[in-house]
Amino acid sequence: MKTLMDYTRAEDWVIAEKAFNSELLDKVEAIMSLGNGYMGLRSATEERYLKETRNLFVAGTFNKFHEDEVTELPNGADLISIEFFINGEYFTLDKGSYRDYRRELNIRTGELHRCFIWISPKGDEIDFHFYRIVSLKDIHVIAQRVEVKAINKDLDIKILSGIDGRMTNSGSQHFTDGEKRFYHKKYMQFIQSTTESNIDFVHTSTLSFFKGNMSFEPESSTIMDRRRIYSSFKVSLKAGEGMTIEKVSNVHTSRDLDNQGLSLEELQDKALKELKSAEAKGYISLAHESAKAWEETVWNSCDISISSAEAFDQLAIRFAQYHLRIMTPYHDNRMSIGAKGISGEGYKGHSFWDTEIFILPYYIFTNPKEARRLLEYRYLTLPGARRKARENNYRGAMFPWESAWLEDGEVTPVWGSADIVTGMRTKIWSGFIEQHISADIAFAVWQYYMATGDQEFMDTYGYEIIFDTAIFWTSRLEYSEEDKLYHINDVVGPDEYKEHVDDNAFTNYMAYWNIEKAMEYCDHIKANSKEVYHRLDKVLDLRGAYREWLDKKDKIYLPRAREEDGVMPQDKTYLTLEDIDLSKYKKQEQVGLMFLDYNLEQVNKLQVSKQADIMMLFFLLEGRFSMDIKKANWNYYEPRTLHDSSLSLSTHCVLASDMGDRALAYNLYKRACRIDLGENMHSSKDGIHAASIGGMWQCIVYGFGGVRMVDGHLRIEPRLPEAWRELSFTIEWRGQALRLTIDKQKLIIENLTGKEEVTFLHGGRTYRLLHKLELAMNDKK
Ligand code: IFM
Repeated sequence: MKTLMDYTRAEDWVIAEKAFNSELLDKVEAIMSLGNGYMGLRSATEERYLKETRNLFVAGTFNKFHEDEVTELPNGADLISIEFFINGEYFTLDKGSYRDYRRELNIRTGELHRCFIWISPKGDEIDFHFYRIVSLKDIHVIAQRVEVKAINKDLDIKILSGIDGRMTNSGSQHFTDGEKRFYHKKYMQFIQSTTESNIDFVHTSTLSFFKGNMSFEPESSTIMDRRRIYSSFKVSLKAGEGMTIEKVSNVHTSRDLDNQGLSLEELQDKALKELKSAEAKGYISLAHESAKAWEETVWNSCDISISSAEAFDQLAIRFAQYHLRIMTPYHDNRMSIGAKGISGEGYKGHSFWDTEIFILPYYIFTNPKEARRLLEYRYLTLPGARRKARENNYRGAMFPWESAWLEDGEVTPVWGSADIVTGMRTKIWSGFIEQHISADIAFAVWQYYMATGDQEFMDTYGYEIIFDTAIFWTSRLEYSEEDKLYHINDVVGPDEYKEHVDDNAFTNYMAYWNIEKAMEYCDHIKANSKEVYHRLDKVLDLRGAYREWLDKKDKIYLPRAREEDGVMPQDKTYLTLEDIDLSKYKKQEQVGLMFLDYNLEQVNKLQVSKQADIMMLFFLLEGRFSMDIKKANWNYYEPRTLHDSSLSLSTHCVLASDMGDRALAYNLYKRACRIDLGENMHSSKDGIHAASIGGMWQCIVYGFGGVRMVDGHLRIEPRLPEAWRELSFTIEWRGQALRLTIDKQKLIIENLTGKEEVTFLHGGRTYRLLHKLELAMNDKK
């Protein structure tokens, strides 16, 4: 497979592209995207290419293009385009030739750098350096710097740049064209408003020119077109002479918490004022400020250090942490993380169980404040979850499979891609019947509580989520006269290649767990927190709910492992389906290959899984199943799993590590890393894979580091891959920061906070730690 990627500068925290191909733009645009949780800027180039995707998304600014469509994150105006005409020739790497090409993202500083020497078709040689940041310090700021040097000839250069609001989401225009304005012939401002949610976007931008340290004003003219405002500049350079262009822009919306209460006019003034002060700082100082914020708020607090025979292992986890930061809206609890972060149009910016099950653990163990904010988002969406339950004739909170703005409720699109057999579009059933998400969210609340002990969160938000999801499950259960048990029929479990199944093991066990936890907490608060109990009783009728939980819980059908081989049925019919040779698809380099031969209806009738399903159950409720059962099911299901979902490999990696198969676990980690970082130049075209990126952290800390919350307790059981000499990282547990350093001989745990004793399990024993412990590792385990 053709790849342009280069990871040889891993020590410098750099991911790079070593050559340019305008047919292969999308991967780099996504994996090198910049952001700060407020906005995500895809790393398209300054000049334009036919196959580019220019995206600027502001988290939480959802809009519905048409009443028949679901809400999505609209693509904001393009601020980064800077086009050059050099001696009359449009600059593009598709014309002429180039040498010394590099495009690099420095993960440590969040700076993008692109450089090359372009030889125009007329033979003019120009040295280009492009730098760009989205500031982590001031979340509204984007800054660019371009250094241009004439090498062999005098150059007349025309530069076009401004704000381009002609962007769409694959053709859907989410904005009405608004006011455009030049201030002092220098500052451009462009306003557009979303058509349905009425959010005003204010984009403001300016360009400055320098020769050496001296600024100069080139001859310029200004243009205002439909949905576009820009300037044209003329500059001449003598051979050997260089110039620098700095473009500073900012983005504000009327949805931003820091803009609440401002009129549009006030918002415009604010944006302009802030732009002037950012411009006065200049690119280098803005980049420096942002890099400092990366160091202080990300790397100093949660750096993971891996000493491996392969430098890529370290680079990959830093890449994951970089993306986790830029995809997460730290600034606002009214929004969550999209399945593609904010790096592409994929999944419309919607949030799935990906956040709670695959990403949240990273925050629970490294930044509990942020984890809490993400859970508060789910609390704030309870009205939509309750509405969804009512619309489906259930009670309680039925969380949407896909979630967007707080009041939106379910936003999963109803129609998907074409069916190769019928030629018709395929119906997406997840929004109707992929229901395990309600229990997944309750589980995440519990995991957060166990790891932090945050009682105030539980009293205010957590109990209510756990109770109301349990109420949903009791209303969802279906009684069978035949076996006198309750069943959950007609669902999609985690394995989305099985639709309309009954008794999906993961769903049933998680629903059971949810009800059991609700009962435990109900008992607890009734006895210990009367005020909380009475408040929630009033809202949820806890007394009535409890009676129903008591009546139904132990009659829920929970699939059991088969006597003969320990295999648990993934659902009622899975083990009876036709078993075909999957070797062709297991070897696939691209996901979804099977759909070139079968449609979903046919796949539904085969023993083939898209992703971890039963394995997810063993992963989340690991204390309930023996290692023998886990192994038996691994041996049965893994060969039938195509890992066609990016959520699959990391879970398998963690379980392989638990099972003691280090080589397999390491191999699965590498494969999980390659979902975004691998050879395939198209794998990330719609955006990075947020859950898989969270999963990379899980591979290391849960898998190789062996850190887990099991039944409410901290357990540490490291198993390093053969190629690793040492692994160290910091986790937080109940308010104490713990630094773990693991090598083949020993595990050292330091309580960096040292204020309270931490209890943890290791090697079947309970340890207490106040300051530092050194434990010998039995590396054969
Ligand atoms: O949530 C996942 C799901 O498990 C598999 N399909 C893609 C979704 C979004 O990542």
